[in-house]
Amino acid sequence: MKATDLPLYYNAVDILERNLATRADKVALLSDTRPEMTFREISNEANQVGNALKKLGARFGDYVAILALDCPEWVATFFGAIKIGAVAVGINTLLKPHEYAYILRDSRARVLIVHASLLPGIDSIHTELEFVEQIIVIGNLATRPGYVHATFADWIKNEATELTAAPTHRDDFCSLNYSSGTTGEPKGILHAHKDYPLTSQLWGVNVLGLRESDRTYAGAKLFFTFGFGGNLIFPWYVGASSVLFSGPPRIATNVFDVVTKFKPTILYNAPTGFAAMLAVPDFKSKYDLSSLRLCVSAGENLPAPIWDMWKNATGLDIIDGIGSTENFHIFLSNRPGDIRPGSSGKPFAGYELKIADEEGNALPRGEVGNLLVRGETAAQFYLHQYARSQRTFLGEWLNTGDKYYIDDDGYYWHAGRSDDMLKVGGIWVSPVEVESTLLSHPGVLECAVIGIADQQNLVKPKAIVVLKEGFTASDTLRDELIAHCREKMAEYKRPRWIEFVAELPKTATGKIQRFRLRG
Ligand code: 3UK
Repeated sequence: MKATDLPLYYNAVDILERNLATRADKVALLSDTRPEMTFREISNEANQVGNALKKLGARFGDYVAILALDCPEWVATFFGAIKIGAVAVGINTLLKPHEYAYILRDSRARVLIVHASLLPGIDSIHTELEFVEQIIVIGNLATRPGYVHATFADWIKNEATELTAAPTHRDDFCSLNYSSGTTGEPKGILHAHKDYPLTSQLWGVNVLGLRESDRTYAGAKLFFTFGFGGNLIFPWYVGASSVLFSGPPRIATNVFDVVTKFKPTILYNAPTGFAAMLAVPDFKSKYDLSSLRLCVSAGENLPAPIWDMWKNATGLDIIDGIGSTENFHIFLSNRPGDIRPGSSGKPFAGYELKIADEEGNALPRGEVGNLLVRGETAAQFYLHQYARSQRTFLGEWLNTGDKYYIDDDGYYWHAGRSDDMLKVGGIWVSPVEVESTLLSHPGVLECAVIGIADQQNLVKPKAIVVLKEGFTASDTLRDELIAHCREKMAEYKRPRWIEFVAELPKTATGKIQRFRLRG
C-alpha cells in the first residue's frame, strides 16, 4: 500500500468510521472507567466533541491538546478534533508542570482537555498558557477552578451526534507528539492523516496479522504512538476492539488484572513491562492469560533471555519490532513464524533500510553502522527546530540515531545509540537532564549519568557524582539525591544507582567522557 492509493482528500476519522457500515454495534472500546462502547457510540461521541470544539472556536489547523489517562474521552477527543481538521496533541501524563507549559506553548494549543486527576499539574501554570483559550476537564470536580470552562460530560451533552468531516488533504497534519532529545526542549513530531491507514496496513495487517476477531491491550499509553497505534488505530483499522486502562502502566499486576478481566488476544508492552510481569510470583496460577495469542514488544531492545523466559512461562511468542515517534510506529520487525529472539527482525514492505557510515554510504553486511530508514510514514521535521530537523530528516531518508548490524541470516541487531540517549522502560531519558537536576542539589559539584544494564539486561540510569567540599558520601545522601530527582523530574528518569567518586574523566577541553564511564 502506498500513500497515493488513498484519496487525495482523506480524513483519518475513517479509521473509526469505516466500521459503521458493517459493524456499528460491535464493541469497539472496553475500559475500566466506562461501560463498553460500540463503534456507533464512540463515533457519536467523537462527533459531539467535534461540534463542541467548533463552538469554542476551534477551526481547521488549530491544535487541541489532550492530557489524560487512557479513557474513552481521550479517544473521542482525538477523533472529534481530527474530524474538524484540527491537530490532536497527545501529552505524556508523566511529565512535570514546566514541561506541560512548554508543550502547550510550543504547540499553541487553543483547547486543552485534561483529566481531573491531572489538573493539579495545570493549576500552577495555567496563567502562563497564553494560547490556551479553554480548558475542559474529564471527570468530576468537587469545586471547579475559575479557569476551567466545563466538565467534559457537560460540554458535549447537548451537542448533535452528526458532523461532516473537514475535507482534509491526506498530507494534512492530524497529530502532534513530543519526544525527548539529549539536550534542549522536547521535539514536536507531526503526523499526517495518511500515516494512519499506511502504518495499520504495512505493519498491523501485513506483519502482525491483526484480524477483526482480535482485541488489543497495551501497557504503553495513548500519548505514546506505540500504544496509540498498536492499541487503537491498528485494531480499529481491521474492525477489532481495544481495551483501555486508566491506571498506572508500570505495575505488572495491573497488566495481569486487565488481561484476566478484559481478555485481549494481543498484548503490547515494553521489555521492562514483560520483565516485571515475569517477576510476579506464581503469575500463571493467579491470572488467566488464556485469551492471548501474541505479544508485541517495542520501545527498547528486548534481550533474548526475556523472550525465552516469557515463551517458557506462557507459551506465547513476543514480536519485537523497532519503531519511533518519527515514523509513527514499527518499521523493522520480527513476524509471527519468523522470529530471531534478541534481534529486531527483518525489513518488511513499505520501509527500506540502510546501515551506513557517517557519510551515508551503505556498509558491508555484519558491520555496525547508523540505521537509516526510508518510508512514507515518516514525519518531515521537528516543529520549531530547524537545525535538529536537518540532522534527522535527510531528504528521503530518516536517521534513526540507532546503531545496527545485520547477521548472516539477514536479521537486524540493535547495537546502541549514536547519541547518549537512554531508553528506560521504553521511554526516553536524557542523561543531560538527569545531570542538570542532580547539579541543582547543593551537594553536587559534577556528575555524569550513563545507562547500565540491570540483572535483566535492561538499561537504567546510573549517576557518578563528585561532591562539593563539606559533603560526605553516605547512603543518606544517596537517598536524598534520588528523592531530589523524583521531585524535579518524571519519576522514571531518576538514577537507580549513585556512585560517589573523587573526579570524572574529561577530555582536554573539559568535556565529561561518558563513554569512558560506561567501561
Ligand atoms: C528505540 C528500540 C531496540 C530506538 C516506538 C514502537 O519507541 C518508540 O518511539 P520513540 O520515539 O523512540 C524510538 C527509539 O526507541 N527503540 C524502539 N523500539 C526498539 N530499540 N529495539 C526495539 N524494538 O532507539 C528508537 O530509535 O519513543 C516504538 C512504536 C512506536 C514508537 N513510537
